[in-house]
Amino acid sequence: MEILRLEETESTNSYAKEHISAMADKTVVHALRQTCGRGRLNRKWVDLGENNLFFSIVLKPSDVFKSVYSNLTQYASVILCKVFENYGINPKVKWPNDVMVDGKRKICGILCETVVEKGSLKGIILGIGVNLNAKQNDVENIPDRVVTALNLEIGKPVNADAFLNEFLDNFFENYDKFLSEGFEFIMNDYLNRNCFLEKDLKVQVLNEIKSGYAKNINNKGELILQTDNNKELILNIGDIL
Ligand code: BT5
Repeated sequence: MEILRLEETESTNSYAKEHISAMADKTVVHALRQTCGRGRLNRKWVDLGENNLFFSIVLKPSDVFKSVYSNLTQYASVILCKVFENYGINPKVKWPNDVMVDGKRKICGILCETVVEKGSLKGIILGIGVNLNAKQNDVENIPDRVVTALNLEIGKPVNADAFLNEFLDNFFENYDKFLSEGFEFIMNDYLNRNCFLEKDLKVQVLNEIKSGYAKNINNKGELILQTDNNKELILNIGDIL
């Protein structure tokens, strides 16, 4: 693993995408400041100032896409939870990969992008933003979400490098095993930290809203929703509303 350190960039995911051909497998692009951070579906990721984390892991596991790569965000969400637990908080995962404190305050975000050229997979970019040190006023100004940061939860500043190193050590420790075994490798860890099962949910899937009872997660990490007419919907993408 190699870490490429940048003072400032628009978006570590965009930087990684632009330079992907020159990057080795397991290169981490880490920026101290991010001026145009991106979330999913063209949403913005706000830089909350000094000592927050913005990084993207470039992965080149093979040149064909395998279904387990879709579970990488869930793998990352479990590792993030474990690192947060070492700081004394117990966030939960909202399917598929949102990490929430008390099930409602967003503390980090994951954006996974794949780069495909002429039918061949050039790489996967797993971008992660973690709020480690923020002011209460600033988190309150973020639109559409209730947001928090680790320092606000534990009442003291957090060393961003220490958090990053701990995350990367954990991430790569079992990465190869996860790729060969798939979602089942993290299933128990994921289920033990969930905050969405056994509840009635509305899930936005592209332009549609699906409603139902969150019955379970299957061995591919998909959400099984039981609808009013007793049918089962199996979702592999979506946003719980
Ligand atoms: C995400 O999108 O949660 C994925 C965010 C990934 C950010 C990282 S930073 C490093 C790398 N480089 C990038 O350019 N991106 C990645 P989504 O689920 O779409 O959530 C976006 C929504 O979260 C926004 O519409 C806001 O409501 C909220 N938000 C924005 N900034 C936030 C922040 N700092 N903390 C918590 N929530 C935020």
